[in-house]
Parts: sequence; C-alpha cells; structure tokens
Amino acid sequence: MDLLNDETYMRLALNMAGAASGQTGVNPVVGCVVVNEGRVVGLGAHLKRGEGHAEVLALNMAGTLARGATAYVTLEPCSHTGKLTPPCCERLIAEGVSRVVVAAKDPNPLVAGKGIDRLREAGIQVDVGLLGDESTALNEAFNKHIVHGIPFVTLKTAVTLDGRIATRTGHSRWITGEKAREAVHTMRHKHQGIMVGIGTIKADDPELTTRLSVPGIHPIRIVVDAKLAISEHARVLNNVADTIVIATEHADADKAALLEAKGTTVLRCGNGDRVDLTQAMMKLGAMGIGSILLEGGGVLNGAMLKAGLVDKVKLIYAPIIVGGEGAPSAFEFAGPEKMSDALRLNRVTMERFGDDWCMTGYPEGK
Ligand code: AOF
Ligand code: ZN
Repeated sequence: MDLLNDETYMRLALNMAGAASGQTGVNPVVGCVVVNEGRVVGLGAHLKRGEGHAEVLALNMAGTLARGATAYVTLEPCSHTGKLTPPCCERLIAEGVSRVVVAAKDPNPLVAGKGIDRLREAGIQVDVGLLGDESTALNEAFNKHIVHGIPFVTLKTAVTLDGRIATRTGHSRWITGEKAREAVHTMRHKHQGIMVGIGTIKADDPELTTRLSVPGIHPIRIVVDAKLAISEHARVLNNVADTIVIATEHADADKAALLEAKGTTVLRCGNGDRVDLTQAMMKLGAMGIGSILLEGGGVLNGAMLKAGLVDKVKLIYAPIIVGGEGAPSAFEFAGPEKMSDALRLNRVTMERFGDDWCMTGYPEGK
C-alpha cells in the first residue's frame, strides 16, 4: 500500500515533471504540489520555455489555500527574474507558504542555493534532498547545458550480440524488434537534437523524425558532413523538421547555398579534413540545443567518444549474431592496446524491450 507522506507528494511532483520531458527545450522539467491540512490544493508543472514556472501555476490554483501550506518542488525555486515571472521564492513567501520541500538544488549559476537561502531568511522551513537523485536524473541534460553551455549527448545504438550495426553487405533493417524501436522514438521525442554522420545518411537515407502511436516532438536533425557530400534529395532534408548540416570551412560554398535555399542551416566547424566536434558542440549549445541523441554510425560514435563528448550510452542488444569480416561495428576507432585501457561505462542498468536488452551507462569521468 502507498503510504501518505512527504515522498508521496514529491513523487507526484516528479511524475508531473517527467511528463514534460522533451518539451521544455533548454529549461529543466519541474513539478510542484501544494498541500494544505492534508488536502492537495495546487498542482503545477513547467511545460514550455518562456511560460509559467511550476510553483506559479500550482500557487495560482491554490489561491488563498496556499497560506500555511507545504509546497513540494522537484527543483529549487528560482531566485532570479526570468523570462516571464518574478522569482518563484518571492512568490512562495508572498503567498505565506510555511514549508517548502525541495528535491534538488538548481545548478543554474543565477540560482545555485540562493532560492533556498532566501526562503529560509523569510522564516520558511526548507527541507532539501527528498528524491533528489531522481530529480537530478530527470534534468541531466539541463544540468550539463546550464553549467557548461554544451549539449548533453546520449549515444544510442542497436547492436547484434557481436557488436555489429549491419551485416557484411551493409544490410541493417532491422536489428532490434518493434518494442525497442518504439523506445528509440520515445528517446527522440525527449531530445532536442538527433545527430548522425554522413555515412549513415548515405547507407540508410533515414528521415530521423519521431514516429509513435501518438504524435511526438521531432528533434532538430543534425548531420555531420565535413565535405557537404549529402544529396540534396536526402530524406533528412525534407521539411518535416529542421535540419542542421555541419561541415568544415573548406566545404563547397555553392553546395552550402543550395542546401540553405532548401531551408537547411549549414554550420562550419573546423579547418581540417574533419569536422571539429568540440567546436560543433559549443556552437550547437549556444544555439539553444541542450540535448542530443547520437545515432551513429560507428565512425561518428567512435570520434565523439574519443573526444569525450558522450555523456551517456544506450546499447540495445538484439539476440542475434551476424559475424562477417568487416561488417560495420557500433564503434569504429583506434582502440587501446590493453584491455585495462578500455573505455568503461559506470552506473550501468539494464532494461528489457521485448526480446532485446538495453544497457545504459555513463562513460568514465561523466
Ligand atoms: C523554478 N521553477 O518551473 C523552472 C525553473 O527562462 P525562465 O524564466 O523560464 O527561467 C529559466 C530558469 O529558471 C532555468 O534555467 C532554471 O534555473 C529555472 N527553472 N525554476 O523555480 C520552474 N522551470
Ligand atoms: Zn521559478
């Protein structure tokens, strides 16, 4: 039986926050529940960047019943004047809330503890940390982008048990089953960008949109294509969603103009043969892209990993083996000599999608 306690209300706030995953852009997802004398009197979630904060919406619903109430918030109430509203901590004080339970501190340098301090100064009891890890996990992309200015990158790949992403002839549809593919489209919905290399565009001509049994949000499609070799007829350039192609400074100006005339954004990153991926991440972060789902192929996966730009890995293993000398693998890079120098994933969890198994982990140091 579910007990009625602080955790019950914080979990409700977290569930509301989680429902907005993928729709707040570079902003965090936040939920708020206001409880007065054992009754829920206000509910709120931040649903869109530039629109109301969770606390404001919940307090609007609570009205005068906020006086003396407890507010459960999944993220520290803000202490800065944002896009739309004055600081949430001032609003909580003005409404006469007597206790605030906060899951996690806001890493935004403009807030970072000031919201909590301000509430305490006003004599409000503030308890911090309840289900904090869950709140932090929900906002892992926000937490990185607000501090470092570059996107949080989740590398996702479907693989055979022998680590291949295609057969020796290049055939790749499909490796995993329907449930896993639905999970991948849900991942697309939850990321602001989806990134692939030109090799994947040439081999599969993917559309890179979100297709589910209900409408989902399409991420911005990002193609790493040093020489602008992409065909102007590639499906990824259709107008279903926005597309950014990243090339080097040397790539042909006429081809860039042709792509831009189709509505595609061309970014130039790096002076060498290859795209400077670190610079690309800085530019994308500055453009307001806070999370990217990296869908390969092996060369781009390897390069992103080596550059230390991958924050999280999701490997979906299908119970199949294809062998085949030279069959493309999920990670193509000059690996280490010794097993002890392998790239290790930490905080590993496993999840089942039908007959496929998804291993999630964080590269060492992340
Ligand atoms: C809260 N409650 O529901 C959210 C908060 O651009 P703005 O005005 O929406 O401000 C965005 C910043 O506010 C964001 O970077 C984060 O620090 C905080 N988000 N804070 O008290 C909310 N969404
Ligand atoms: Zn706020």
